[in-house]
Amino acid sequence: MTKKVKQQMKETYSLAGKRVFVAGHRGMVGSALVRRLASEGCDVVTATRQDADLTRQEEVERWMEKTRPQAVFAPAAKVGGILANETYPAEFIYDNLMIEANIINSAHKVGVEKLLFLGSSCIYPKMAPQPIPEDALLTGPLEPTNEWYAIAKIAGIKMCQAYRRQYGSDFISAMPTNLYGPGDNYNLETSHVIPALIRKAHEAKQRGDREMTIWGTGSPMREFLHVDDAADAMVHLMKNYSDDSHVNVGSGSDLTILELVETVNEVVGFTGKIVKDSSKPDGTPRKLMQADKLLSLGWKPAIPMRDGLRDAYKWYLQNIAD
Ligand code: GFB
Repeated sequence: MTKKVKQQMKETYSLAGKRVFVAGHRGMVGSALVRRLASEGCDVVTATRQDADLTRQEEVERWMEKTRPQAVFAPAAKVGGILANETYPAEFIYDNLMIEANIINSAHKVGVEKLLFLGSSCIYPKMAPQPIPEDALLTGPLEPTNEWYAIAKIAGIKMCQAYRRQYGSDFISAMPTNLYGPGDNYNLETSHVIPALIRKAHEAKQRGDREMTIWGTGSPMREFLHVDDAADAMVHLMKNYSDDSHVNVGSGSDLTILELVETVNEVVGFTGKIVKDSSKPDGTPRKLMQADKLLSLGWKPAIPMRDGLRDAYKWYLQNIAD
């Protein structure tokens, strides 16, 4: 959808002149949101861990009382790739439940006008129909590697719906597909697949290695969206969407992990052989989001995958690589 179409739609909520809290501003999504909100004419407020540890109810309530934001974006979460999810189930369920419960309930208490909660595509059943429509939620068993995180994120959606129903709060939820971009986590044990592949390919190229190892079979399919597109979609939803159901945020197409490896290696310039480590999990076979609802609201992604990967690699070279 072009800018022109976006302009034709009448905004239902204006951010201009509002005090807008971005919870989790140090994370990849939060920092992209802070960049994106710079052009909205609003006053962006953020909290460091010293200001308020988001897992602690009293600290969050005190900070919200003092700051009194009018709008809240809530991408704050404990996140990680497939192995981190599998290794730290207690932290993934506890931290995420606490963070979202504290933000959503305190937003209600201080009378926040509008809140957007960010979930994840792993909320859907492992064997959901593809592309996955929003109403596939809670229709089947979850993918076991990340069910702890998924359950916490489903609770966040349900909290927004409950507060909307009981108190009339304008709280909405967005479910993004797998995100990547500047500010990503490049720790090979805990990262998602794109930063892992960028780092592995770069280091293999630097060392002159003949091969590089990837996890699993390479056959699972994944959909990816650049974080700046995700932040733009979140702002668009904040301004144009107000309803009970969560909204999928996706790019509309997916590829196999092996195809992704080829593309990353082209961007990075690694030409060696690929070795598969079958001791590592594959996870969900496929999770392509159906993004019709968001498209019908006049939004579509602007960053093609290859450009996005170049941007991510540039950030890695400037901020992480030796
Ligand atoms: O991105 P990723 O860790 O998470 O892995 P999920 C995606 C796919 O890439 C899996 C494969 O099939 C991995 O086995 N893969 C190949 C690799 N090589 C690597 C590697 O070196 N590192 C990593 N990390 N993966 C997460 C969930 O699932 O997606 C979270 O665990 C969240 O809860 C997130 O929903 C968006 O896409 O499988």
